[in-house]
Amino acid sequence: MLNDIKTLRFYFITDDSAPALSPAEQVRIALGAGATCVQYRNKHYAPDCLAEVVLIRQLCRDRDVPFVVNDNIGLARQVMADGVHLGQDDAPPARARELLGDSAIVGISVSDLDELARTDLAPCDYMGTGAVFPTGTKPDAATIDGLAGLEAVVKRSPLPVVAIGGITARNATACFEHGASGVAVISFISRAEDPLTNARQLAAVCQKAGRG
Ligand code: TZP
Ligand code: MG
Repeated sequence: MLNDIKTLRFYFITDDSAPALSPAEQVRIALGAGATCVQYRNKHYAPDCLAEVVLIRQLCRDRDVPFVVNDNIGLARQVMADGVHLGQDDAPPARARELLGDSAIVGISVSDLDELARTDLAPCDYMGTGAVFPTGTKPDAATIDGLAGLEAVVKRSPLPVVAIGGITARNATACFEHGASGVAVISFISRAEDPLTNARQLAAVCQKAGRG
């Protein structure tokens, strides 16, 4: 359950292979700048990631910021995360709702209108849509037709939409103007020369969007 749609506004996702910053360091920076939601994303989920996940979960709890685990419902349960984010190839959202309960946040990735029509949205709180812009972080990411594609999904979606893929402080405003309730970023923070400055710039854009 999403208590407040503002939670989605500045959504940071961890990068498991950033050259300079560990996921926990990335999260410290994002939270320090004002991230409103954090997702732990790790494409390998080796058992030794548990300590890192628990640490990040605590960093978020200290700031009262919701913490979501990507793909892995079991891990979300194990660390008592606030929720899970699922792709189309992961367990179905209904399964996440069943296992995590009514209070959990359940997000789903949707990359086009056909997927939107096929997806069981009833158990979901929000959807992530993209890639809106070119991204090097997920080379196999499906793409939507840029801002027009984002807007088309927003118009059909009964749920709030988080834009993802190539988002920066420069293009985030356009995502909000095309109906996104939030923007999700990885490399704009995790691989930045100056991650804190980028995170602060994005936070300022997200705050402004919220006032408009
Ligand atoms: N899903 C669609 S694009 C993407 C994911 C996980 C990667 C987003 O990363 P970045 O670095 O913010 O473009
Ligand atoms: Mg996934």
